[in-house]
Amino acid sequence: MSERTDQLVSQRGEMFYPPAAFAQKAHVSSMEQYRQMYRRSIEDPEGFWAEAAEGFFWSQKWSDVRRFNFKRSQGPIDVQWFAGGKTNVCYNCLDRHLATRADQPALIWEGNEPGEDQVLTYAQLHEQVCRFANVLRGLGVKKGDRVTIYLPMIVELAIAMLACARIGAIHSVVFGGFSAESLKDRIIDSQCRLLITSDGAFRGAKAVTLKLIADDALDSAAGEGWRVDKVVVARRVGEGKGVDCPMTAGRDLWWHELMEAAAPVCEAEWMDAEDPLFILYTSGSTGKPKGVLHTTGGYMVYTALTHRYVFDYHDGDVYWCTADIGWVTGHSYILYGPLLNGARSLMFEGVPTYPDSGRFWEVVDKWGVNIFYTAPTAIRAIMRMGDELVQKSDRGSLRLLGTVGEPINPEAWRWYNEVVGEGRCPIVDTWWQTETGGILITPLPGCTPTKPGSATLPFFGVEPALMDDEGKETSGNGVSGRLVIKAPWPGQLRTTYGNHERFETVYFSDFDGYYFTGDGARRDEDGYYWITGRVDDVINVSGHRMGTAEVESALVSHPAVAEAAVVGFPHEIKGQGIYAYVTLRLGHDYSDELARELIEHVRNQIGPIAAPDQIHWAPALPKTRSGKIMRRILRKMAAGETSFGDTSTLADPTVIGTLVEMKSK
Ligand code: 6R9
Repeated sequence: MSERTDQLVSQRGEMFYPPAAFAQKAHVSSMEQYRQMYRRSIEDPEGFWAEAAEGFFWSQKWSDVRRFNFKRSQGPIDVQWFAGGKTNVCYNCLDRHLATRADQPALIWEGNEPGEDQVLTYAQLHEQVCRFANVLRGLGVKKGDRVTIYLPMIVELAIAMLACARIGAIHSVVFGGFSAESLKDRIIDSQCRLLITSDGAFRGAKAVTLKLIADDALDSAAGEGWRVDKVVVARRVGEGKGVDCPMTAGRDLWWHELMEAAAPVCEAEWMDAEDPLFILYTSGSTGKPKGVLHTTGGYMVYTALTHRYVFDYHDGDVYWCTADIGWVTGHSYILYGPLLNGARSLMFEGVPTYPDSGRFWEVVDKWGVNIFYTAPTAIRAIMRMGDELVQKSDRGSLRLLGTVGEPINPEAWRWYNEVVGEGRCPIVDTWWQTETGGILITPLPGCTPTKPGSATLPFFGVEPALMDDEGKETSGNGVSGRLVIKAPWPGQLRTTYGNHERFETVYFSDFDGYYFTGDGARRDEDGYYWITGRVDDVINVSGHRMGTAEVESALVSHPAVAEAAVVGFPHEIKGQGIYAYVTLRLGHDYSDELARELIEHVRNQIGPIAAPDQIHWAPALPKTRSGKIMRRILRKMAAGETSFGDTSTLADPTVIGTLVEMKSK
């Protein structure tokens, strides 16, 4: 981490200013205006957020804009926004726009195969959502029930989420790349009785099964005493593509058959502002992934406002976020934020490299995309293929570029700026988390001068601070520390599903009175934030969070493994790769074949994103006398360093020599 900070600091001199043509038309067009709005949002948060909330439809107005306790020492952590208010997020995404934009595209769906696409207008999407909401009600789903959604990037995914929101059911979307085991854990933890999935999915050149994985998950859930009553199956792949889709009579139902029989009109359920909207599981430093819970009113107002200002969204813009809806970025910035603003939101089923690495720019030209939001890992992967595939496209429609998911290295930032944006598109490097619901630290494209690698300044209503090693807030600029947020903002998580104690321990116990992000950061002389990465045992692989503990427990569930220690290491494309030290049980031999088997095992246990890049055989692990694994040493070795700092606290210092020797084998 320290090397990274130095590298970033050395870039400090470089500044990029928003082009005048962009600034002129922007919602916020000068730093003076930003500062004034920011100041108001901090000094009068209630006035600021009430104004933002007034743009939405409330069936009953709130009584209090905000109520909270942020200090664990003073009682349970509690955050409420717009308490007493009643609204419905789906109604605000769809019905509210029907009078003015019924025939305007809401979702532009671009399929995996070029040429395969579909546009759903606000009226069409509304009808589909109402039908599916009736399907859900018909299957007995009621307000407050959890519904697990395990779907690829097809329109049914968006429809299912909005239908849940319409009737007050809590959706829990599980990314389509997760394994049966991961899906099972999430089904059991959320105690859901209904699963929505598809026969399969297209990913690049191949068709993959989803229903068989779902069936596996349901079988093992049943083995642990949890039964799902109904499974709705959308047909994506169809027959003849080698994807089996067995249907269990009495449990499994086809999406298209249910939809045909459903009525197209469905009243929205009026929800309390603090009623749950969704659960989304995310990895932490310990134990199983936790169900981050977001509620209705605050999330709605926050995602809409950030989408409008950070992406400088104007009526008529075509907006594309390349994330998968299975992650929070897709929830907030493909679905909710954009639709709340009446936007045209592009939803892409495929991968950036199929049919070739020019696909993103072909899609940009095809639909005239104005705003493009992606991840540094995708930028690096495409950058490596050379400039030609980019230059072949026109990209004249592009006005603004964004990134999210991990720190962007300045080389990738500059390439994005010069080659993709041809120097005319501001770049917004947006820092946020599953837990924050929406973007917290970011430039505003019409005013903030940017520095490659810095997420720059806080969004309205957000008060970041940096804590030093003594747990005190640092003051002034030119400091670094652990990144915390000092006061509630409307989009933040309210709890972790079914376990409020865990929520308080993870986020509010390190620093009393502060939300702790798990990230380290530096504030430079200009007050700009530079996120340096996680300070906990979470690694960021291609912008996806992975707990080292999760990968370790997957490894030790293999019969040959006695112990495992997993760390991140610098990876050219993924940002961080997964590096696993493995100690075998007696009677098992170290071999390349076993290494491959272990990688495959983790892939099956968690999903392809968790598969280790490196297995390092470890006859023993470096431990302190109290038995703690010294990860600092393991991280250095994984990064290819040869000096490991102070090793005097090790119970057996000779372990290091053995490990170095094994690495060269
Ligand atoms: C939205 C999302 C959150 C973690 C976060 C941080 C890293 C995200 C970043 C960034 C540097 C950025 N992160 N955006 N680091 N610059 N612009 O990614 O949510 O999957 O929960 O990950 O990702 O480490 O703590 P999530």
